Amino acid sequence: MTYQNYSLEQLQKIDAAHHLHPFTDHKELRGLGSRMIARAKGPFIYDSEGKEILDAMAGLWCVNVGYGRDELAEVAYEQMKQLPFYNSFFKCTTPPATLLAKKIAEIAPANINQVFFGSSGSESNDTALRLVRHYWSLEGKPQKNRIISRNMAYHGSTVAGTSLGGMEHMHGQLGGAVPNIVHVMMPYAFELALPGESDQDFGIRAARAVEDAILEAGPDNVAAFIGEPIQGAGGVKIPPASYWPEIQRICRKYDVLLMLDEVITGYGRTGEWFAAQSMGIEADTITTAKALTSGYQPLSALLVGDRIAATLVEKGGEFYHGYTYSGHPVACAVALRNLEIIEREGMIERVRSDTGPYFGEQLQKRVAGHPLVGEVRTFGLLGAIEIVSDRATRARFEPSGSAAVVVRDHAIANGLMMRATGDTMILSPPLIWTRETIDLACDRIARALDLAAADLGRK
Ligand code: PXG
Repeated sequence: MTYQNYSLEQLQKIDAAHHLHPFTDHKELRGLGSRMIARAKGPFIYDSEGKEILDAMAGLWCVNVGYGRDELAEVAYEQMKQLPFYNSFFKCTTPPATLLAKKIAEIAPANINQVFFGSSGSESNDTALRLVRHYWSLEGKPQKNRIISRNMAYHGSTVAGTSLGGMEHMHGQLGGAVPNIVHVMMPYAFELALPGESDQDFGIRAARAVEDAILEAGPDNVAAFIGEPIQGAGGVKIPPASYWPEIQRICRKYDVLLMLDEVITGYGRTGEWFAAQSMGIEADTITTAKALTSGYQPLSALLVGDRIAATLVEKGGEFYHGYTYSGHPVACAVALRNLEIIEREGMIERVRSDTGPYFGEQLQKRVAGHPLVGEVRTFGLLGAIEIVSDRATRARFEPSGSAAVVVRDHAIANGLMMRATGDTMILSPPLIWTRETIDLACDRIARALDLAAADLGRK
């Protein structure tokens, strides 16, 4: 591979000398050298040696329409020529930002009609945190500012995102979190259900942990509960069907706002535009990013429900918050076209009635019975494979997380990009996958599992 006259070796050397990657052990990376991804087309990425890899992660949970969409490049080019940038401060806006806000309001749940733009999921969660606290201040209840979140939640990597999230290793490096955020148990039946407890009973128990936290703080001190409908980076944890209705009931009972983080689940992945619609959740805010542009431009949108929006408008007063790139016209133009592609190609309907169910069936049929696999779970085009050393007891390999990395490395070597998080393999393919692509992915997963089993002495 050459890139603008640089060889792979030169690029790797330059990378090692100058580029600090996110979420990386820099000592370890210097020893290994980075994997250089040079181009991509449709469902495939191509690494520096020209090796074709089926991208079962849609980039980083974002490239829902697949790679190589010329029309997204063209719309960006046209917008850059017309107006590459203008801000949305000082009572200004731009046509793409205005029209995108309208489009999002149309596809959002009925109680949501307003949008606040940022450039990343982390930024929009920062907006969400500040907005719900601002809301309660405007309502004359500034002490109602505590936020309840869950262990292992991922809400981004800024200080607010890390504080909202429930990743202990990230908290450990924070040196002081944003105050008044507490974390309760996650709805993860595979590890946390008691012996003999049904998944549905477990779902109710996990939701009641939120009620306990509200009662402990006093309902007058609790602003909101925040959660991903399905915990993504924490391991594609799909809650039992009983969980969200109970959360909704609890939030209503104590007048606690419900904040959803749909940075991964938004824009079609669950077989509806939003998981809120798939799961029947009525939220006060919904954080979105990633697939809003299919990753072709950095852009996020906080969807703001009518209750909060009405107070902002009725009470007035400036909300001192926003970003240079809030409503960036190029990113918004790309998002508009991306949403049009998702609609035009019927992707959401296909995930709901064809590829989503097929993905689940095939993984159950071809992967779930493997000696290394403790559970397979899917929802739409999101999937998780639990790696265990003993299927009956669900015991894990030691040290924790080590076996999943072996599976992942074999998968990549065999032409399938998937992620390992802890002892869980994760799949989040683009919505363009067909039944044939799903078959190919299952072949490669099964092969990776066999090779890993041999390495781990299980065959
Ligand atoms: N909320 C959720 C639910 C996310 O998944 C963010 C917020 C933050 O978005 P930004 O755009 O600020 O990154 C995310 C991001 C992983 C991984 O390892 C997941 C994310 C980002 C990077 C890595 O699975 N999700």
